[in-house]
Amino acid sequence: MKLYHAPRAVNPERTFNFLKAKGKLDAVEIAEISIMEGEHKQPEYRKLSPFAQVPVLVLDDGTKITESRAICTYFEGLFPDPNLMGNDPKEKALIEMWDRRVELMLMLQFAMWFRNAHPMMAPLEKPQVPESAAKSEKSAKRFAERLDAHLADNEWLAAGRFSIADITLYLTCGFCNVMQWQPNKELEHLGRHYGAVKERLG
Ligand SMILES: N[C@@H](CCC(=O)N[C@@H](CS)C(=O)NCC(=O)O)C(=O)O
Repeated sequence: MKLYHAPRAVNPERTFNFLKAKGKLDAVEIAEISIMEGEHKQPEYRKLSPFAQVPVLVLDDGTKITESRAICTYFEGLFPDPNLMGNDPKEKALIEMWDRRVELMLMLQFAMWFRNAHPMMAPLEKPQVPESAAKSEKSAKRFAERLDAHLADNEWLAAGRFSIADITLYLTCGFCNVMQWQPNKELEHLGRHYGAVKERLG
């Protein structure tokens, strides 16, 4: 199977690091796509990803899976150890709950801020809307504080153990650097969590 990956872009990094945490990077062929050079908008790539997004996983039978979390779900089924999405219904629900919170209330809000404010994003986000950037910045910063408060009482985000939710949060914090925002440096418990995930992923 072949994973279309864009290094440094947060959604592709999510699938890549999920697979890395499973110790299975060698199980897939990796093809790098340059978003800044517009490779994801080329007709050949659109045949794999109709919405022109990265990542995409193409299975040996030709099936195409997009959506980073769906790709992670496929990897979880294929490579069950270590478990990163929950062992029983309660763990699965708690891990999904926190992973979706991070994705929707931090990653997505930050992405809207970044896309609407950073000059590098001007070719991809037309038009850039400063009001949207300001609103999303506020939402992302507010949610980072809520995550920090949760991590003050919890070593890991969900179910008392390392999971995909921790990977999503760690990568999102790293991604925030592009706007010179480092939530893991500003917020004590996010910082402790960031260091722990970094050590774990190696
Ligand atoms: N919900 C999708 C989002 C994928 C996505 O937006 N990927 C970004 C890179 S992080 C992309 O391909 N952007 C290209 C563009 O905006 O033109 C997922 O989780 O895979």
